[in-house]
Amino acid sequence: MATETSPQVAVVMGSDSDRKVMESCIEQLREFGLTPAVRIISAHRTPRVAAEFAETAESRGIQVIIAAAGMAAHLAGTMAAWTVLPVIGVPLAAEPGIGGLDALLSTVQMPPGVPVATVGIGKPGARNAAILAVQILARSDPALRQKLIEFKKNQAQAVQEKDAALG
Ligand code: RP5
Repeated sequence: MATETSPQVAVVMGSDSDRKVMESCIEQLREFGLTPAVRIISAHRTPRVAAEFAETAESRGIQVIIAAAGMAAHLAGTMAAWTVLPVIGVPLAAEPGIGGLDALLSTVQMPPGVPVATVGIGKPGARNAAILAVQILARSDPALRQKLIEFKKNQAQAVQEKDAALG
């Protein structure tokens, strides 16, 4: 049952080995004042848990699911199969591996009817997944929208300061 303080965003990762990269996603969400539900769930090793989590997420107040996995990354697709919530997929570069291209293609190449909003590989994608989740929530949350405006302003200012420092 959703409450005032229920997490609106879930960050799900396929393995504990994905955790270091996904900390940047969690950190980015926290910077916007959001505390996500964080889980380690595998589409392959704990498939029943994956289905159950996705199927019940909406009733627990989750509005966006961020799902990160490496190798043959089926976690985001599995989540999307079991829910009508928007699912953002983060492809990760597992070790040893082929740099995340495997996970990128596994995550992005969904069949028509089951979309996964796929971001870039690794840490940059993890941060963008958080920002994209905030953008989705901000459509019905004016305070969050204001934070996004500030975020963009600060980001632009940081670039302009570096530009000005070149002389
Ligand atoms: C994927 O396989 C996980 O998301 C992880 O990126 C990769 C390797 O998992 P471990 O063998 O490190 O647990 O399912």
